Amino acid sequence: MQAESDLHGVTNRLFGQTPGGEDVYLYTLDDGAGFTVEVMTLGATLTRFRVPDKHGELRDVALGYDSLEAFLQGPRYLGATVGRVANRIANGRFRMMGQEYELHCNNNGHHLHGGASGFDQAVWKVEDRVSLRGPSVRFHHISPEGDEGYPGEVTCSVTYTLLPGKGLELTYKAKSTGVTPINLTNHTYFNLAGHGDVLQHTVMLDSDYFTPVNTELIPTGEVKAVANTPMDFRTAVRLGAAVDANGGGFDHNFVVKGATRVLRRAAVVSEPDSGLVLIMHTTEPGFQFYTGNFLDGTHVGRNGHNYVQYAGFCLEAQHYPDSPNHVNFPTILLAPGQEYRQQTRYVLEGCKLS
Ligand code: FUC
Repeated sequence: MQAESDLHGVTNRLFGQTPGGEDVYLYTLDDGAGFTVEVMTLGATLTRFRVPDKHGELRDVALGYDSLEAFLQGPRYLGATVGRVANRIANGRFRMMGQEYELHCNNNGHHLHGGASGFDQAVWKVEDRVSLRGPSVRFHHISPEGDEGYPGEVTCSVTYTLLPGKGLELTYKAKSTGVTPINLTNHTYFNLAGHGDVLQHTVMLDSDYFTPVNTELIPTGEVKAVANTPMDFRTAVRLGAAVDANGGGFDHNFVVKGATRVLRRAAVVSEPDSGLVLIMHTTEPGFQFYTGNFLDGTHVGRNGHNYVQYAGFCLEAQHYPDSPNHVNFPTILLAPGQEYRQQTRYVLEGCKLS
């Protein structure tokens, strides 16, 4: 007899245990038309995203591993849900309502991606759910008051929904018992060819502006026009050419055109060999376009492929980095009684569906 969970395209199995002895489960979402997504409870992480290419051959378009052990040893944040505040907070400090807060600094004296034990390190709880829109799973996490130095207890969820033959939708919600900054994102490294570097991909970003950074990747506070800079992706550019023009990879926050809180297109990336096109839509004011600059080839990923520099690109939909220290950036403060919401869709086109 078919398990009940199979009926709505969701199955799960034990994936392994954390070094602390906590069980980690892997959920598979299958749309029956060739798209499969795997997500694990450690970090509410996307571990696999498989779609048919233009010939109907399956390609793994997200970097990942087949075992929990490999995830634990590999580069951090691969596919993970990142929080309480994604990206950097300068010197791990911010002032709010006359009080100074100090966060754990885990990156060159700055706070990065929620600190030493961010949301990517937590084992999230799962709630079974049936969605009419497609196979879906919702993860829950409670971040206690004082977590990494943040005020307020935050209760949050992220729901992955596989939209049949279309793509993946991520919906985030959060509430807090005290005023706190919050900025959640997903850190999937995409590679539409499946492996190798992503320099043959072409990239178009719906951004007229970006937020320049200093040598430590901390925003200067300026919101600058992309025109006449290597950040100009308003018409599609081959990534390799853009990296050459920039003198290295990208690790920058781009401002998405149009009204925030409304789902709108932010990026279109295509790859000639697979014929696949990834289109990101988001409600967020910006996204970090990161080209895997720090991947160094020491980790062997799925199907035996090395994760070398530029082996994947991330489109981390989020608020601007270091927002608590820049009054001209859209606020990321969440107060008791309010609800934080974020939605991002990764749509795949060019697939030959079965
Ligand atoms: C991205 C980058 C960072 C860092 C991290 C692993 O979010 O902005 O520089 O390398 O990923």
